[in-house]
Amino acid sequence: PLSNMQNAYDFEQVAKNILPKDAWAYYSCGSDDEISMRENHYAYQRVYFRPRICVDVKEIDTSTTLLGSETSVPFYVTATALAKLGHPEGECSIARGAGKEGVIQMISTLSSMSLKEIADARIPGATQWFQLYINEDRKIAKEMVKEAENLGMKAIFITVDAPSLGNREKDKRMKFVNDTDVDLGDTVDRDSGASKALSSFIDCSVNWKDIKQVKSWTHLPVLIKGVQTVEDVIEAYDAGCQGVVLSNHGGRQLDTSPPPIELLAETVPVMKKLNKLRPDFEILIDGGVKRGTDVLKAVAIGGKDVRVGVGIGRPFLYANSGYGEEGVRKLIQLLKDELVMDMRLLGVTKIEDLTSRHVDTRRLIGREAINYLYDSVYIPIDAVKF
Ligand code: HOC
Repeated sequence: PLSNMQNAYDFEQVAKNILPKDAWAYYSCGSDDEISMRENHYAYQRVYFRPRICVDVKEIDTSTTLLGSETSVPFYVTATALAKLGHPEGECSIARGAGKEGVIQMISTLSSMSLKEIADARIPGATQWFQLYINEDRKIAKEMVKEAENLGMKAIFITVDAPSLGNREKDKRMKFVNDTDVDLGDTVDRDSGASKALSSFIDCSVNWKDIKQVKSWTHLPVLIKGVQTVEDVIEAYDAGCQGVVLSNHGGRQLDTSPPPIELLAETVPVMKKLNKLRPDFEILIDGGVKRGTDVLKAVAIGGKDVRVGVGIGRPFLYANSGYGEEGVRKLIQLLKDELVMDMRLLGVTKIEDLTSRHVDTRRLIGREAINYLYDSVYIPIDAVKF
């Protein structure tokens, strides 16, 4: 029963047991040897806390704002495709569960229900964002952006890490039986898994000119999702985007692309040194997040320099698959409870009080320990290896 669920791992076990094998293969797969998928998660274990003692931690507040919207926690439900493979109410039960807990939902272009249905499921006052895949026919992309804006979405995230499909072998062995509302036309290859079928929607010629064009279509904040180097964070900043999502698509695209938490620890001091941080530029991060401690580590690395929000994907698909809206709510409550406990133990009462001094990132592989040191030691920018 739902009351037995203790953490995100429990929901994963339930999903593995109850999902049809094609849905499990699609949700759970990473690419090639799944190194990035595993490392996304393990990299968090290489960040240690620096807990402060004798702080009055009676009152804890986990709320904050992300892109100007209030949220009860610094994490959000990130975009994942085809929620209906796991639960008949698909993205709508996720919308209700997240909304009732004051958590933001990012909605995928490849959702298994229409954007209108998911927007209609929004709880009054809740925030939804739209994740955009750019189709070869730019008119389609423009219409989607306009529709998202009209339906009250509060930001557009353009995913750029999927010009070609990653090698997802578990999924490739399955057939894609489309019982969702995704319309991919009749000529799509349905014999090599869901991902292959979906990939026909995405245009591989997308470049920085398209980003500028999308910006010209909307007044909403436009962010780039799937950024994997500091250089591209800088490009996105210079292109006038309101932020980036450091992400390797949950380890489903280029295998051995870097764990986002490592990239975050590298990015923040570099952007600070280059004086390329402004209050309306936020850095979001997703991949491998399973615990309240993971969330706090990411936010602390951003510290006073940049607001960091944390996306959680698969765990919500699993919670939704097992228990629908109630599962989504329960997972949020468990993570909130973890956040409250962890903040007490860390000696922090508000999200805004987290600083880079609350984490020790020296064990992150291959980095210069820059995040840990930069408050006290001058590190010339050319000492940071790109
Ligand atoms: C070329 C990418 O985000 C997933 C979804 C859909 C990706 C479509 C194919 O499965 O990761």
